[in-house]
Formats: sequence, structure tokens, C-alpha cells
Amino acid sequence: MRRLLVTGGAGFIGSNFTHHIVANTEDHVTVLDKLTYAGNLSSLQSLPDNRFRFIEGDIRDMSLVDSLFAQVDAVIHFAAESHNDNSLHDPWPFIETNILGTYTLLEAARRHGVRFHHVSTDEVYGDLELDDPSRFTESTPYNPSSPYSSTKASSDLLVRAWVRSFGVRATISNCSNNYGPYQHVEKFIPRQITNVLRGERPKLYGSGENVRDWIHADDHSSAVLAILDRGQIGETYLIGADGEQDNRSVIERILTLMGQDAKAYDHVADRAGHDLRYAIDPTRLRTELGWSAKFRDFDAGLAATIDWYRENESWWAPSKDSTERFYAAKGQ
Ligand code: NAD
Ligand code: TDX
Repeated sequence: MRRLLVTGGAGFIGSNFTHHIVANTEDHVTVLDKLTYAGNLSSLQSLPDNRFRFIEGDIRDMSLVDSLFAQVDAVIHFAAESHNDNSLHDPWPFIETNILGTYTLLEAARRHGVRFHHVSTDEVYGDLELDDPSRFTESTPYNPSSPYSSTKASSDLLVRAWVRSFGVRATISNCSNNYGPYQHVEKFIPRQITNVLRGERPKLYGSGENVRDWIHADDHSSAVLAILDRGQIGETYLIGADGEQDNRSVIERILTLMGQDAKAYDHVADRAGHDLRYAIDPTRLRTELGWSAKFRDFDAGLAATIDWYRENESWWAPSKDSTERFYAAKGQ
């Protein structure tokens, strides 16, 4: 039994990871989360008290972080400002949480000698052309495009420097686009599902030819656990599940699975600097750590996700109106 500290555990992937740990290990989880607009305590409500506790707080709060690091064996760092569109509107919270927050945690990891896993994104590598046969690997040069991805790249580089300079026992993972339950309605897939549930039309940015490499959040969780258990200190692992899809196809599948006309969506203003394509080569994770994805049928995963949003309107409804007002103001 290990004592784990999960930052950002009230967010989408952090809550999926916490459920995954409680279901698949004997470990105890402490979640540290600031409960920003993206945090939702009800995502954790079914967890048993003897396996889990929740602490509300900011990862930049050095004394709180210090006291929590003194009580745990390992830290898994998910907390971030995570939405590209928000980062184009106001980059500052991304600098604060993604860069200064990660710095605060690394300093505590250094003081306490705690094992640290940093969760990052494939967006640090920039984007690929649609007709480029290559995919991102652990040696692809960093080339981030947005305020969000540049702050995640900054945090990755801080982790690498703290490993090399101070001997912090850290690993990094860079994962592709996640989908599944508990994802905020600002993100692409839940936004379209909840639009259809409300009788609104899905909204496609620009031409919709942009490609994302989809992975179920539970597969991301099992990969992070594999890295925590068997990853080599100081190394980076890319996480992906061969899930490339263009945005137009994803919207059409959602509409079809929900019994609607596949063309019943609107084209809206494109995202500034919109990355064209992300694609992960997960060979290292598979061959060195023996990981494989469980959710290999995207349609089945999407159908289960649609069912989850249909059955959990009370989870997403409180955020829907303010999210749509934000988009409407930008013509999206
Ligand atoms: P999310 O926005 O759903 O959740 C982020 C959580 O962090 C929220 O609960 C929020 O309250 C918390 N938080 C924010 N600032 C904080 C602070 N200063 N102190 C403490 N808590 C704070 O994000 P997500 O989609 O679950 O992403 C989690 C991590 O995974 C991020 O680091 C993100 O970069 C990375 N990632 C996400 C994806 C994806 O597809 N969503 C893909 C690859 C990597
Ligand atoms: O309404 C929409 N219509 C649309 O066409 C929205 C919200 C998005 N899009 C497009 C933009 C992207 O090409 O869909 C694609 C996915 O958009 P997001 O869900 O905003 O994800 P993305 O910008 O790709 O970033 C996500 O994956 C990598 C996460 O938000 C990041 O946290 C993660 O690092």
C-alpha cells in the first residue's frame, strides 16, 4: 500500500485516475485541488473514506504542499489550466498554475525526496501535417503553439532540469487527447454531446479537418500507473492508443450515435493558431513497460461516453450555460 498525492484530482483525468487507483490497487489517495471552474467534487463522491481524502488548496501554496509531501510516498501531478481556448483569452492563469505551480511542487519533491510523476500533453511537440506519415516520439523536438501548450512545455522542462540538477526522482508522460466521463463541457466531445442533448447543433471549428489522437481517460490512467510502477527515473513516455480521427468525423459519429442527421452541425469561427494534427507513437510504453489500451473501439467508447452524459445531466448542467456564453461571445 502506497500513499499517493494526486494534484488536480477533481478535474477530468485526475478524477478518472483516482477512481482507477482505488479500483485497481491497494493504494491510498489524497487529492489536492483548488476547485477552479474545472474542478468538480461530485466526480469523487462515490469513493470510500478509508481509501481517499480530499484537500482543497492551490499547488502554489508552498506550506500546504510541504505538509502534504511529508505524508506521501509519491505524487502524480495532473493539476493545470487545461483549455486552449481559455489560454487564448487570458494566458495568465496558465503561467501561474502550469509553470509556477509545477515549480512549487518540484521544490517540495526536492526537499522531501518524494517520487514525482508529471502529467503532460502531446501538444508540447506542436503539430504535424495531415499528409505526414510520422508521429510524435520521445525525441521529437519541442515546438508548442498556444499559451496552454507553451506553459505545459515550460513545466516539462522544469521537471527535466530538477531531475538533472537536483536528483529529483521524476518521470514525465505526454498523452494525446482524452475522452470519457467527467470531462468538462468546454471540451470538444462533451460540448457536442451536451449540445445534442439540449437540442442545440454541434459546433465545428473551421473546416474540421484537424486531427486528434483519441484515448479513453481510463487507458491514460493505466498508462500513468504503469509508469509510476515500472518507469525509469528521468525518462519521458508518450501515451497514445492509435486513435487518430478528424474533428468532422467525430462530430458526425456523435450525431449518428445519438440518432440525428450526421450533417446537422454548424461551422463556426476557427481557433487562432489551430494545431492541425497530433499523433502519438506509443512504442516505448508498449515495449518497455508492457502497457496496452483496453478501449480500442472508438465508437463503443464514444457510445458509452454519450450514455454517461445522458445519465449525468446534474453533473454537467451547472456549467453548460456559462460555457456556451463564453463561446457565443467569440462566434464559436
Ligand atoms: P481539467 O481542467 O479537467 O482539470 C484540472 C484540475 O486542476 C481541476 O480540478 C482544477 O480545479 C485543478 N487546478 C487548476 N489549477 C489548480 C491549482 N493552482 N492548484 C490546485 N488545483 C488546480 O484538466 P484535465 O483535462 O483533467 O487535464 C489534467 C492534466 O492532464 C493536465 O495537466 C493536462 O495538461 C493533461 N492532459 C490533458 C489531456 C486532455 O485531453 N484533457 C491530454 C493530455 C494531457
Ligand atoms: O466546440 C469545439 N469545436 C471544435 O471543432 C471545440 C471545443 C473544439 N473543437 C476542435 C478544436 C480541436 O481541434 O476540436 C479539437 C479538440 O478540442 P479540445 O477538446 O479543446 O482539445 P485540444 O485543444 O485538442 O486539447 C486537448 O487535448 C490535449 C486538451 O484540452 C488538452 O488539455 C490536452 O493537452
